[in-house]
Amino acid sequence: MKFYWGPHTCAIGIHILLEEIGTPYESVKMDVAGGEAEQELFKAINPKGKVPTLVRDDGTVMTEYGAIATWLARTNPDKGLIPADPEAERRGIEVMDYAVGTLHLQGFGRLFKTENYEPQDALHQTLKLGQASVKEQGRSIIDAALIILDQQMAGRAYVAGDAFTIGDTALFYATRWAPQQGIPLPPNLAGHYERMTARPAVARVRAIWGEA
Ligand SMILES: N[C@@H](CCC(=O)N[C@@H](CS)C(=O)NCC(=O)O)C(=O)O
Repeated sequence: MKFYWGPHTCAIGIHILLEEIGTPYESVKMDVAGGEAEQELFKAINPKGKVPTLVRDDGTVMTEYGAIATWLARTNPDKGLIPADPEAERRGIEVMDYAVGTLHLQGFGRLFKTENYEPQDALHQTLKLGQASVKEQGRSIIDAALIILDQQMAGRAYVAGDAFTIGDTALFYATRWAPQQGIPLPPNLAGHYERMTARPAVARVRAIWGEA
């Protein structure tokens, strides 16, 4: 398999899953911040122009965080990355979807890719009125999401319960951006972040990413 990722991106969560599973993969580092994911060369592989992208040995391309994570978990059932209990599975998916869809794409997306959310009308474009309000809106979405996720993590070591599962990698990648942006993590999320960074697979990935 070929795994495409870029520093500072959400792809770290899938990278952690690959290391947790111990499956062989080729790592392809991309300059996502420099726009490499949007270039035609990469779009020929993934027309969405996004990482994480995982290309299987038969050449088929997998995209979207939840889909890749679920496929990795289901094809490696001995690793227990999806809880057997349906209620625990639901809890994990609920956190994963919210971390990806809301905290990341609605919240941090507005801080990192402000221009994508800026109103396109002439007044906003000329006076550049949009950027500050988009960032403020992003910050409010992040603050509200962190409170909700913190409440959901009360009394739980990991998103689905006591054991590490796929949803933990999504919560980890999205919450780790908060301190990087000067936004403090509430206590249950800070505890989850610490538990995640203590995992050997996470330490290995952070070393590959040049963070440790
Ligand atoms: N819906 C996608 C979102 C992936 C995404 O937004 N990836 C960002 C990095 S965190 C990206 O590749 N952006 C490309 C760019 O900024 O050019 C998923 O769930 O995987």
